[in-house]
Amino acid sequence: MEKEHKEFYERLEKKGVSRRDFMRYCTFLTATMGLSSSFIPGVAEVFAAPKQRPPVIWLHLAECTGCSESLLRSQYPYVDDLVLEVLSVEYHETIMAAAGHQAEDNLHAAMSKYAGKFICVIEGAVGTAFEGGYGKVGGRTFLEIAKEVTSKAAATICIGACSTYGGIQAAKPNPGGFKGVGDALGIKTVNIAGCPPNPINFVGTVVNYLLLGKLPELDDLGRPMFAYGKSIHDQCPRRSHFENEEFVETFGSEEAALGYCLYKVGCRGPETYNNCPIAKFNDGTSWPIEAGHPCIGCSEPEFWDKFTPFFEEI
Ligand code: FSX
Ligand code: SF4
Ligand code: F3S
Repeated sequence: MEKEHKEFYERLEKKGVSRRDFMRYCTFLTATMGLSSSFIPGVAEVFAAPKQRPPVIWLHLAECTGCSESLLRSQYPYVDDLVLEVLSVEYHETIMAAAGHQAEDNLHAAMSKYAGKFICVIEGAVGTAFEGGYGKVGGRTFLEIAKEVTSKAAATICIGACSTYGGIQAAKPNPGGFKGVGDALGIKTVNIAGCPPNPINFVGTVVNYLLLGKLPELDDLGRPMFAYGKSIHDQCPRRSHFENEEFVETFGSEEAALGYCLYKVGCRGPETYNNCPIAKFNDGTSWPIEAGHPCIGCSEPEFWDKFTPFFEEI
């Protein structure tokens, strides 16, 4: 164990990440997961000396790959490695070296080798009209692929607005009949919602599984409570302006510069559940409302149709 730890910290140091930086990340992750600080050493241990590395099959269906981008190009230079170290990613179209028939072979080999044991992670929506004809990989529809892979998985984690509830693919007129994975297949999924979701909410879900041996508690839309238990509005630093009826009416105005509430320029914070105000993006740099942009409801079902036209009070 000691040797494993030493090697882990040496690897981090080579990347210019001190033990202190790493512990800072673990502290932040533990708090985001809603666990007390007594869990911090355990969380660090999940990364430093993983007891198990669950096999993962990661599918890309109808989406923009922003979810993988936000996870793997995270501002923390080492989070990509942390994720790849605690998970044994057997198939992932964006990062694997294999292509064409070899990629297909890898998928099938991983599915049979780890049948009933692997975690299926899905980015992207599933087309259901025309027998799924609106999206194919290797000559098979997203619908066929998703059905086959999820039926052999121990659990399915949907990452992003598209795979959770359909996202932009499901926006009107939606000729391909795109739906979120759970809806399209009639299965239960863990939904890490958002377009893109905050990477910490995916990492927190995986670490919860590795540390406590179970998936986190979910809300009735399949979203982990630790991340999606409160509305943006209830955590928003502009909330006192809302209560005082101090609103931004136009972008670039004095009220905007004063950081007034964005409700009248279309903020959907009151009906959107996510932890953006606390977790923030890009190493805790900022998040939409802090940057002066209204929340557009990206982590809710029926994002887009329910929340458009954007920038208008509805
Ligand atoms: Fe959707 Fe993810 Fe938005 Fe894009 O894969 S959640 S369009 S950021 O990339 O699925
Ligand atoms: Fe609520 Fe949005 Fe106003 Fe924040 S900016 S207080 S989330 S309406
Ligand atoms: Fe999405 Fe609103 Fe957060 S648009 S990123 S849930 S502030």
